[in-house]
Amino acid sequence: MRPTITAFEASPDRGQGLARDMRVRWALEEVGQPYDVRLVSFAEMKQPAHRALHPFGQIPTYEEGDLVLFETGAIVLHIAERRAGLLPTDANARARAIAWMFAALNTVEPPIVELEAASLLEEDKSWHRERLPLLEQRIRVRLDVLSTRLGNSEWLDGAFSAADLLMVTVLRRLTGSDILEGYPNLSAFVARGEARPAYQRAFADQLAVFTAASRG
Ligand SMILES: N[C@@H](CCC(=O)N[C@@H](CS)C(=O)NCC(=O)O)C(=O)O
Repeated sequence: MRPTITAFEASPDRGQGLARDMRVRWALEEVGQPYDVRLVSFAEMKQPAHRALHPFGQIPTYEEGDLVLFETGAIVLHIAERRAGLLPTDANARARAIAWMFAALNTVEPPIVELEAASLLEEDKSWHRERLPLLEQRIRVRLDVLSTRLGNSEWLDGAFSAADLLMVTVLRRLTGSDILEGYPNLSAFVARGEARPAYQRAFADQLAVFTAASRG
């Protein structure tokens, strides 16, 4: 069954692939699953019809027959479990890949989102500039470990998996800060992810939405 996802009608990132529908699009492209996209405005996302799909009134959502999912981790895991290509078949390797999926979203992403939120919502506060080094340091604490763990490996644990997909999208959220540049192996990891044909198709598709919206 062909799934439908939701995405921003006009993404605030101007099509740079930072909106989280990018993760789902990329996963679907990796497994060769065609999908439809329903675009929603910020106002529509907060309406009961959308909240019936996503309790927090956000994007992306995922509909496939009777199944409705929200949370990109759950959606990407669902795709990876049902279609070949994003999780190892060996049970232990699969469990480790899932652990890295959680690490991307639960351990690495939160301090990055905290910095984003500070830049978006707290810039007018007197203490904003004072707080920034602290927030950046919290990110570096995570990236130090991630960088050491990745070392010279291509991917986090063996072959490319949903864990790498999520981790790349999480690290891409640092675009615009110079933090990632301090970790050449993590920058190269992100570049490897971005070079994948499935990533490129997903990126082009979400950028086309923004380009069309900005033409009016
Ligand atoms: N943890 C959620 C986060 C979803 C999320 O933050 N979505 C953003 C777009 S990337 C959104 O809808 N923001 C608008 C809002 O929260 O009103 C996930 O991974 O799916």
